[in-house]
Amino acid sequence: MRLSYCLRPYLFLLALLASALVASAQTPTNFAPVTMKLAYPELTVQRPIWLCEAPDGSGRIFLVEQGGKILILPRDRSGKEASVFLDITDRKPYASNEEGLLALAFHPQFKSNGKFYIFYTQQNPRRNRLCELQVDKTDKNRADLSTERLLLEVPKPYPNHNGSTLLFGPDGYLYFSAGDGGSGNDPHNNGQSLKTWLGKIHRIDVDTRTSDLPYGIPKDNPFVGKGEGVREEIWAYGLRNVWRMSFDRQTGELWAGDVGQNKFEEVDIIEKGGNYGWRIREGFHAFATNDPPATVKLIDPVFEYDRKLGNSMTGGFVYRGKRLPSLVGTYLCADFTTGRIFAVKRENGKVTQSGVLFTQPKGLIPLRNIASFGEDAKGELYILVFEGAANGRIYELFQEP
Ligand SMILES: [Ca+2]
Repeated sequence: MRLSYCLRPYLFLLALLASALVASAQTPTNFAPVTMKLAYPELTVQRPIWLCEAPDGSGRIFLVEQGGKILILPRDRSGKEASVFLDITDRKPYASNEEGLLALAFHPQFKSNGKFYIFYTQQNPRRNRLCELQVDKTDKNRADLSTERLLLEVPKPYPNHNGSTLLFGPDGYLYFSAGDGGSGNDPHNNGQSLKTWLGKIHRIDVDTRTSDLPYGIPKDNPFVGKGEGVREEIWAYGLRNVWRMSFDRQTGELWAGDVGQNKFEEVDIIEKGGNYGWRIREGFHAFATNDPPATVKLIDPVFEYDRKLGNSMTGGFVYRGKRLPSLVGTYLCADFTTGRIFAVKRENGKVTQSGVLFTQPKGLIPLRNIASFGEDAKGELYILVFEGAANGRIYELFQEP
């Protein structure tokens, strides 16, 4: 392909080279068009940032509000009211734009043990807390705050970049993301340090204990026994701010959306022990620092887009539902600021098609800022949107048959 372009005029070649590395996100795709519709037309929530179904066969869908509540959505899609499962708004986790009650994960044996996990911000000192809780023994639709057990705290030098997805993997371990600590340019180079929580994805075992820790460290974590001060919880590093990540429920691959800084937003497939490049790299490109060259292999993303399309990656899911047959096996993600939805199709370990799947209608007021995706037990996806400063709505995608 490159050879044939070389025969064309010189100026065209220059233009091609300038755009070559970002062409993938802007190349027209053959994905069948989708439309976006309200999943709960009568329901308005506040800053919705996570949605998942309890893995207990109850059919209950839980929604996390950044301000500090977890809601159970109405069974009737035309319902107007959600019930409150957990409320920690009095602890004021939402102190700034990226802080709050940020994540929820149910224990794989939630049905029998009633355990679930949350990740939320507190101040003085500024930190994120990862805690285990249980449902109320007399009311399965209420959390029992008295059962809260602190697993760990991630200190935060700045308010932004909290990472903060919690997920149980196919191996039964709890994975969570921690941002690089915030500010800009990763001023403490946390992403490349194996001695800090920050700029990482971690893996812990909530069912065991390692020495005096309130959780276990799986023995096959990649940095176990790798030296004084190395955090043995680390699963992967060189990440800036993995705000949302998910496991492909069919393949078990971990897909992470990593928020970029100046130019590029990226999607990574996370491998055990992998270094994803930040702050040496941003997307597929060198990032302007005076850092020495990396002495280990840096793993490139599988997808990126640039500032023409948006500037804050919201990671999503590999679609495994039934409603959108042409998208089965395709990863969907979005940009928070523009509301664009992207699709990445990967076959036999290679991306075969990627780009914009859906663009919000022109002139939309308020804008639809896509803060997160959610997935139910059937693999159907939900899109969590901020409309204006506070109001949130829950959308779904549809395709014409
Ligand atoms: Ca990277």
